[in-house]
Amino acid sequence: MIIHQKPTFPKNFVWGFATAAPQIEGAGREDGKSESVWDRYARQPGTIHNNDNLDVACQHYHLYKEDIALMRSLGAKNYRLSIAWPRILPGGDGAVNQKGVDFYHRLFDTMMENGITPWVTMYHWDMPQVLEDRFGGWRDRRVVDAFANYAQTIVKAYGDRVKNWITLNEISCFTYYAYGTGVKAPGLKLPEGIVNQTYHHALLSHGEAVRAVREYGGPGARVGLTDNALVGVPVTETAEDIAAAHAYFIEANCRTFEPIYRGHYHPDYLQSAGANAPRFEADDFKLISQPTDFLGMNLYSGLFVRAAQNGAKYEILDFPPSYPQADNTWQKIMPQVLYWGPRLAVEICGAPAIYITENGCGYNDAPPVNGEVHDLHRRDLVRNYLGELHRAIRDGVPVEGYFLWSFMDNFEWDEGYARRFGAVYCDYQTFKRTPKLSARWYSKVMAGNCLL
Ligand code: PNW
Repeated sequence: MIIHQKPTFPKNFVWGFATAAPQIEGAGREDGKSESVWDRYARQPGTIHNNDNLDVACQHYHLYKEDIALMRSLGAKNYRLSIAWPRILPGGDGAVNQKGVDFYHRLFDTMMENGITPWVTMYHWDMPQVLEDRFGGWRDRRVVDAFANYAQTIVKAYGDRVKNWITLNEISCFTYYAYGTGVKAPGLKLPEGIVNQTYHHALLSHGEAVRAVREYGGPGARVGLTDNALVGVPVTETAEDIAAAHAYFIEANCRTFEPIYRGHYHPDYLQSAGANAPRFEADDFKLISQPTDFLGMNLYSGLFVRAAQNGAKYEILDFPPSYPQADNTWQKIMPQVLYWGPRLAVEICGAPAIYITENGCGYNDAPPVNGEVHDLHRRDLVRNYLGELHRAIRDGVPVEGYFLWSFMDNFEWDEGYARRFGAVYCDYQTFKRTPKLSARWYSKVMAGNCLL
C-alpha cells in the first residue's frame, strides 16, 4: 500500500515571513526620520544597480495596514521585521522622535489585531548617518553607548507587545563588507585593524542589546543574534567529510561565535590578526557572552568541503560553471545548508535553539499575468531547502522556526529593485501587491505544518 507521508514539523513550529525596515518602508525623509548610511550611500551615483535608492521602497510606511492584512490572509502567524534607528533617534542619540516611535506602535497594534507575533531586529544595517559623521560609526567605541541607548529605548517602548528580540542582523555585512571591502554602506575600504575594531564594537553592541532585553523586556522576553554563518556542506556524508565541515565551520565563524559562546577571541584568530587584532577591555567579554535564548541563522548558500589529502583540516571545492544558481549569482543552490547550518551551530557552539531567520532566493520575476506570478523556481527551491530543515529536526537539531525572506519584493541593497526576493510581487509604479504562486504554496505549508 502506498501512503503519502507528509513531512510534518514539530508542534508549535514558528512559521513566518521576514523583512527589514530600510528595504520596505520608504518614507525616507518623512515624520522626522534622519538619513541612514544606506540613504547616503545610495545617493552616490554608481553605487546601486540602476541608481535606485531607499526613499520610496515598497511604501510600507504608508501601506502597512494592507500589508499586515495580506500577511494574515496568507496565514502567517509570525513576522520578522526591523526597526529603523534613524526614525526613533534621528540624532543617533539624544531626543526621541515621537512620530517615529508612533509608527511602530501602530504597526505592532495592527499585528496584534491580526494575530501576528512580532520578531523584531533592532539593527538591520541602517546606522544614522549623523553617527558616521560624528565619530565614524562602527569604528568608534562611542557607538556602543549610542546603540545601548537605542536598544533600551525600543525595548521600553514596545516590550509589552514584542517578546522576541533579535539584536543585530549579520555583523559581517555592516562591518567587514561596509568598512573593509566597501561593497555595503558606508562603502569604505579601510585597513584590517580598523575593520576588526568595527567587529568588536558590534559584538559589544549585541551584548548591550541582550542586557536591555533582560532589564526592560518584561516577562517572557527572549533575545538572540542573527548571523549569516558560513556553512561547509560535506561532499559526502561520511565521517571524514563531516569532520572537514566541522573544521571549516569553526574556522570560518570563530570571529563571531567564540566571543559570544565562549567569552574570548579564538587564539587562531588573534594570532592571524597579529598587530591588527581588535583592542578590547577586560570586562568586554562578560557583556558579549551573556547567555542568549536562540541563534537566528540567515542561510541561503554555502560551500562544498571534503577531507583534505594534504594534511589540511579541509578542502573547499570550486563551483564549476554549470553549478545551479539563483539569478542573484552569489546564491549557489544548496538545500543542505539548512541541514548542516543548524546542526553545526548546535554541535559546535551549543546554541540552545535555532530559528532560520532568513531563507529564500532572488530572481528576476516577471510581472503578474492575469493576477498570477508562476515562480515555480522559488517554490521548488524553498521546498527543497525545507526538506533539509525537516531532516535536521528529525535528527534532533533544535530548530524552532523558519522565516521566509522575504514577504514581498524590496530594496535588495546594491542590487536595487531589480532582484526580487518576495513571496509577494511588488509593482514599484502602482505599489500593488500580488502574492506569487510560492506565497500560495507557502501559505498551505504554514497552515498544514508540513511539506506539501
Ligand atoms: C541577507 N551572502 O543578506 C540580508 O539580511 C537581507 O537584508 C538581504 O536582502 C537578503 O540576505 C538577501 O540578500 C545576505 O553573501 C548577505 O551569502 C550576503 C549573503 C547572504 C545574505
